[in-house]
Amino acid sequence: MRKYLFLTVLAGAALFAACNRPVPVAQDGTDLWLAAGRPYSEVLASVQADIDPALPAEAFHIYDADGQRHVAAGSEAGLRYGVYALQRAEVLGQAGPGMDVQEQPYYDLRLLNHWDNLDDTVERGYAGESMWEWTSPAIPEARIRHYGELCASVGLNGAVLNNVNSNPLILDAEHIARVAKIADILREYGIKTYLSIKWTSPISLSGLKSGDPLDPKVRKWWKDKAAEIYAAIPDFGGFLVKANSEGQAGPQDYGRTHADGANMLGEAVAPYGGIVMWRAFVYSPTSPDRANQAVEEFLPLDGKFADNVIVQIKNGPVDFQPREPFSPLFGKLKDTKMMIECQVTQEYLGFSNHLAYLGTMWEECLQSDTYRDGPDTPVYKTISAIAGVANTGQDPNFCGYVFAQANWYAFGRLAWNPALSAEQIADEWIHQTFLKPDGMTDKAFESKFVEPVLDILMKSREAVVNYEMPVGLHHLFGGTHYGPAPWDRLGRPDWTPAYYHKADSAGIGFDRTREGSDNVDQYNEPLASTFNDLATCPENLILWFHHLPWDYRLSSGRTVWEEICLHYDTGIHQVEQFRRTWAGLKPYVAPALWEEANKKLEIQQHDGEWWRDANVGYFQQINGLPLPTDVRPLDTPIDSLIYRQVQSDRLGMPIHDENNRPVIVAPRFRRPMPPAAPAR
Ligand code: GCV
Repeated sequence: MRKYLFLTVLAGAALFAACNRPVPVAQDGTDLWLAAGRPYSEVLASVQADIDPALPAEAFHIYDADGQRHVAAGSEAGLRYGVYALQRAEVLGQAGPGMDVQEQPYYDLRLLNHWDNLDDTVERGYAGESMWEWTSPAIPEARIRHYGELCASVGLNGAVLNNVNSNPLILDAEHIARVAKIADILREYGIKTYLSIKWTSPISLSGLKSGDPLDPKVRKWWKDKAAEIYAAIPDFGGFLVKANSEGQAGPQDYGRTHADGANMLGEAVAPYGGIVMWRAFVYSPTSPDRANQAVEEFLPLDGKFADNVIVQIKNGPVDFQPREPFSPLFGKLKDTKMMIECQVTQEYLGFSNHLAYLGTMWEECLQSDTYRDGPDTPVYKTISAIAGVANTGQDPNFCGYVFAQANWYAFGRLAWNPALSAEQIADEWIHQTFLKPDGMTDKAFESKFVEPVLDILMKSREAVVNYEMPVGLHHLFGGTHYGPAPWDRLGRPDWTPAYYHKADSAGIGFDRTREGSDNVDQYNEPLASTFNDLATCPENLILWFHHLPWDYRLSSGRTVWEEICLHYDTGIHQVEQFRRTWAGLKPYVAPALWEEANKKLEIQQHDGEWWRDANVGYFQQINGLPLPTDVRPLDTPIDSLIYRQVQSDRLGMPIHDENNRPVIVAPRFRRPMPPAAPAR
């Protein structure tokens, strides 16, 4: 009898569970983080919307009065930001009666930089070809409108449409007319249009003999060109310039300075209220330390830039590595406007294949204290504008991976308010992006889905650091910047991993102390001494600043070698855990999104194993040391990885086989490598 009772209860429980099983809502990622909220027009229609000239232009105020919800703002753009903020608050359950929120953006200029080429390829783009479709007869209006909504929803207000490695044709009449059509659409979303220019444009477009910024003919050419652009786009934002950098020409070719060049362009756009963003990404192959060069070139020019020129500085001193200290230039320039350049596209963090939430990386940089004006001068307070290299393309979901969308979102939110925490932003993004399954309570959705996904996001960047280049190692990349090539010592030295890791039989790491390149002294005290001293240098940057013997003991009691091996192993464990977590989330996610991430996480794990096998295996050849006992053995012997790289498709995307493993091949043209340093 008791047995029957028990079975009946069991059957009832199973039936109850089946009836209450959550049913994922179909979605494909193409709505990005606008998926969960009410449509914008509906939110707008539900409020009393007013322009209040007393508010700053981009500010908004959401409040309840007279039994009605109000959104007041200083301008149409501010109104849009306010309505989107309300939409977000509704999704987050923060829009209850009595809501009273007033905000304005921290920076006036909040831009995306698109590295899109006129042939529709995208430099470091991993989401298909250019979203602007330069080669099509018509502009892709629907996509541009969707982009406008997405940017406006997080408060981005500028877009540089083309690659900093610019094609001069962007400034011919045909392209200006096309850009004007795009600008007409973007304007509706409060977004100004900017262009990257090529320094030699007067020569290639009009046959001038020189690009000398002090040559009156050159100056006139740029003024005329500015007049032509502003006639077509009256609110054109201005120019972004990569000059005297990575083979691009610039004013130094004529014996002039960056300030001479920037100010000449600044003068051309000043009458129209335009600006010039002049990049500080400069380095020469003969310098003993690439990390020193931005300060060396730009500090002497401090105070010499015109008012409408902003120097655009990458977050780190080298190049968007998974972990770098902040660029010391942020702490040095006092009389020059500065903006930070973040990279939303994951050039060095697994393209659109790896789950790497970058909010935590940017937070780390923006919150770093530069001590420029004494303590509490974090990077975010030294700058007056912010730019992010976009991760957008023609892929229907814009970014090539639902989790890559989180980085566009996070960049926009930090541009609006750099003091927001990466965790809060990730939490917002999850709620807005993933639809709660039918038949699931808010509470259950929170604990069973949101919290585990948040946990993955918050750990993801550190996992990439661990399996790619831990303990301060950097730039261990080969070829397309997807996979490892620590063995690479050929060609321009500062483009090879060996320049950065400096591994030999005695030790590893770049000596940037006072005994080495003295990069530490580009930082203000107390940072300079902190970084210089082995006892105080943060261990997650120790091989960035120090060259250490393999058997040097870190605070954990482990040697440098053991610590390196352990981090690689940990990175793979972390990705394995992400996979397990994601597998358990299948009941709550639309199949299309679940399958996409499931496949990509498997790719990420295999790529992580490749990274570990290549780096640990290679360094082991150099130091002759055994693996520590507490890490797993390598999967693939170094002999079958060394001097090889992943096979890539036409757009530079890595190819993986049917088991989601990278297809590792010998490069088609390989010069013989000089022998590595002998093992001891
Ligand atoms: C647009 C790195 C990238 C280049 C990029 C450059 C830059 O070197 O690999 O693709 O060029 O930075 O920021 O100018």
